[in-house]
Amino acid sequence: MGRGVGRFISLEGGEGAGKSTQAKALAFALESKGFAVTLTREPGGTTSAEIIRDLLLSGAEEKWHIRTEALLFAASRAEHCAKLIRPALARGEWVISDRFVDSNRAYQTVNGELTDDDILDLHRIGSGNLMPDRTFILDVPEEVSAKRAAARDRGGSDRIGRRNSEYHRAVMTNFRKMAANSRERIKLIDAAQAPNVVTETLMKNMSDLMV
Ligand code: T5A
Repeated sequence: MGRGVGRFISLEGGEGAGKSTQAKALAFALESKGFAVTLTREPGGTTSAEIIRDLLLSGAEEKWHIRTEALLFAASRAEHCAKLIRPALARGEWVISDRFVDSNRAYQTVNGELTDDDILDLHRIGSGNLMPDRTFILDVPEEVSAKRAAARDRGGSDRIGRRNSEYHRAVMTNFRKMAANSRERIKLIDAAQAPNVVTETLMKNMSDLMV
């Protein structure tokens, strides 16, 4: 059982920024303090949502139209929220999600066919507009993230990770704009430092939620 009120944390950022590493480290740090933690990821997190993840991330770039792509991410999230995140929060647990709706806002608006409001509409319809209590955008210089993503992927990045550097630069610009527009919920974190230093910064930036 959880200790008190359930809290929802999401980790965001570009490819190879260290989100998975920090999600695991945060789960460990919170469990050490006696909190019950559900660690999850998006797209995915439930059996059906993981099937949508495979559909989205495998295959050629032209496999999905951008509108279909945005809808599939929203559909995966709807399953994730209904079957895993909301029940865990209701049990009083902390939920840490490796990516959430802000990735949808940052990635699927880049080519200009969909707006931020479109993505938020999909999120309202699919997931009742569930928002994290705190979101950390891990910000690293482009060359650092490219090196880390390459180390992780060993040359085999997924359908979206393979998009060009201009695309990924635009994604980061979108993330930084979101942070500037939602200072209370979204914290931009310098993630170029050693993993344990980044974890300490994240823990400090959510101490107000540990009541
Ligand atoms: N996507 C996702 C959308 O387009 N729309 C959406 O709505 C959503 C939810 C899959 C793709 O889907 C897109 C975005 C993605 O292209 P993903 O699986 O989360 O999303 O893809 P990635 O961001 O590529 O990967 P990860 O989640 O696995 O995490 P990270 O941030 O890539 O990082 P991590 O922790 O795996 O670390 C990478 C390497 O760096 C090292 C690690 O050991 C690892 O080798 N590392 C560090 N090294 C030095 N110092 C540190 N501080 C380090 N932290 C990690």
